[in-house]
Amino acid sequence: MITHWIIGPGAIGRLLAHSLAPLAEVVVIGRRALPAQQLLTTPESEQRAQHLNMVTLAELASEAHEQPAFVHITTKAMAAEAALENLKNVIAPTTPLVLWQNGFLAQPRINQSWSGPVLCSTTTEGAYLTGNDGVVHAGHGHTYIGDLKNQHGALAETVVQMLTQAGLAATKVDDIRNRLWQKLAVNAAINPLVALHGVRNGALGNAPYSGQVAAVVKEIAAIMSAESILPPAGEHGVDAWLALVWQVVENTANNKASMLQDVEAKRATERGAILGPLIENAQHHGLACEVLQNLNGKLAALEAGYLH
Ligand code: KPL
Repeated sequence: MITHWIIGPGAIGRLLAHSLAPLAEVVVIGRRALPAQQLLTTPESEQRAQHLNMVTLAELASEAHEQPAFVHITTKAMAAEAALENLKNVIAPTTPLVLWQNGFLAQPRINQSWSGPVLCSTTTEGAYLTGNDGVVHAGHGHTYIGDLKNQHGALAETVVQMLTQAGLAATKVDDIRNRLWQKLAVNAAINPLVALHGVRNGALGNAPYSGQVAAVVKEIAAIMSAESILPPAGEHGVDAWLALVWQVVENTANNKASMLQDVEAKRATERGAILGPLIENAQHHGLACEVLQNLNGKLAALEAGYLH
């Protein structure tokens, strides 16, 4: 049996652990101790209790462990590099990584610094935690796996087959960079506005928010064009990006977006991984990004009010 290490016992990390555990050795690594007896509620409302090997970083450093075949990093975007740093003395430098972060910050950085293969994923699996011992798989989604330089297609295919066997639909792709940016573009249009206004996604369709969505998408579309990233439907221009954003707003109208959940729970948001790369690219290409900077500044001020 091959061994998967999953660092970051959040909703996606635990969903992955529950799914892979019947097929492989799974070790779930976190900063604090969590119960080994874990409960998964499936999208069909079935409950599955499973004993998972949950270890803390401290335990990992002090005990001998079999080397993992794959390390999945499932932390929030801004914690991914630190998570890997914590493992550097414990795993072989050739260990394949699978990154599950939002945005486009951790992926290029880790891709550059890690000597082993680095796969990236983007997923629409829906999951949320219900405490220290429970995760709800709220809805089936799809996971795309690839690497930024298209050098590890066979490895990506291996991961895809393992995920598929584990019940998580997945496809190997050779355009993961585009897909990560497309998801980032949609996230940047929705997440900061709903987090700042404290509204569910559907509210963005109404005044005064709809005009703010159009203003942010205008800047995003210009940056995407400079980076040669097209919307998934393949059409060009701001209208195509706007149509995509409105489609996601409609499909997720009742959602409390992840950034709003972070703000409500007084956690750091993923603004650095979502707005950061857009602002950096706009500056690099000499493009306007006042709207994006303004959103970033307001989120930074909001976070400063509760993060110590
Ligand atoms: O992915 C999302 C998130 O919540 O982070 C969106 C697309 C905004 C849907 O809620």
